[in-house]
Amino acid sequence: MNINKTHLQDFNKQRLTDHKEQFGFLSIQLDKAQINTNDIIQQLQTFQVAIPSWALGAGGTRFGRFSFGGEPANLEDKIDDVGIIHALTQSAGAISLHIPWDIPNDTEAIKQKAAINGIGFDAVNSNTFQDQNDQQHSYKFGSLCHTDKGVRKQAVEHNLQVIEMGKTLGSKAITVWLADGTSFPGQHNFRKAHQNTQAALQEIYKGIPDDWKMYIEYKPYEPNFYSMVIPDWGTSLSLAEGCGENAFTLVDLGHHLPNTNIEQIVAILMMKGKLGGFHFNDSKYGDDDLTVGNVKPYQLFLIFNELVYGMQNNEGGNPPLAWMIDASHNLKDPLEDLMQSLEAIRIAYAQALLVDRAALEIAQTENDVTRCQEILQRAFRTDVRPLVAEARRLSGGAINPVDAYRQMGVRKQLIGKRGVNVVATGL
Ligand code: PSV
Ligand code: MN
Repeated sequence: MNINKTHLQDFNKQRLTDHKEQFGFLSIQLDKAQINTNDIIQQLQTFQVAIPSWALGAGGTRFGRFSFGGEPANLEDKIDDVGIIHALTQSAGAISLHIPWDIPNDTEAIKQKAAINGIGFDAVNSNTFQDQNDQQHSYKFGSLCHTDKGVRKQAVEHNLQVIEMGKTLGSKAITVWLADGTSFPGQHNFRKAHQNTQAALQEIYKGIPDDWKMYIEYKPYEPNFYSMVIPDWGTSLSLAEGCGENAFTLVDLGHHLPNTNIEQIVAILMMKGKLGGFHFNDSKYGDDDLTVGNVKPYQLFLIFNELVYGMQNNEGGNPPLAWMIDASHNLKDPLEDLMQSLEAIRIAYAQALLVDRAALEIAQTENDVTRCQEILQRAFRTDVRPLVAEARRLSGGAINPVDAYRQMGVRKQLIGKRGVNVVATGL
């Protein structure tokens, strides 16, 4: 199903007067502060975030799963869903596939469908955290870290196959997340598990083409509860350095213990040129995979503050980052939830672009702590929503994507087409 362009224009027309009024008011404030509104609009317009193929259906928890109807039954449907999000937001120009959840049957047809929707293929993700029917060895006790060489070999080969699949689609990166770890003290020889993992990652790294990147995620706990083989950014960084210059650390916002200073991690990784990308989500306690910015919007802004600084002062030669939403949807319609996340990301980015960096540098040098806080909070407390909406409108999207989605009755149409009882693959 496609978003009807005429309907979208009609929707925007109804809201144009109010929008212009709000945008006009903000533009005057920004002009006074000598901020170039057009520059910011352009930066917002080019900022694209990938949607994961596994987050378009109902996520559920280990206690239950509640369907909402019209879920995408296959990869084609998933691309259509991303197409809907992209048409309305103009900020979701890529899909990230998880293999084997989303193996394309007909690669050319999939590529064509994606092209029609203006969607590219972001990083491909391997999966050695679940056993598949046709596999010889089990990952119950780990994959790349496993004590058995045969298991490690199987896991490496899976990653190499994922790279091959990504090549045919036009992806340029593989993301590796390992569930490997232990739930009981004494279960692992930490050193050997680390060494096995490093050696296996090196094997996978050898399989990526020169213009590809390898992203290594970290996570402190879950599904293992005593130790994870890659628990933190330091371990991920060290493993990436052990692989080579095209291996990077990937930060998933949910993969930190409560109150971790993620913005500081981001700053140091970028300074070292080793930040590969982001998985956006939000959480209250753990890897809750909730809508971006719904619990901790100030933290999101502070992270973007470091990202913007890093992009503007790229002394570490950090390559462009891969942006993706990694969320799960238990209560809300995933498409609405993803649009809310995209909005939160752009808001935080726009606010970070407003930070008066020259003034902040002076305040930091003079140790004027009060002023430092004033500068950051002034940017954070600016209501940039009209700016974000204007960038979207100029790109051909909806002034308010969630309202447009509801007014057009998109979910109802999807249910009509796909039925009530379809279940998407993924989390
Ligand atoms: C693990 O929690 C993770 O964040 C990794 O990115 C996985 O690939 C993804 O979730 C989906 O399981
Ligand atoms: Mn992730």
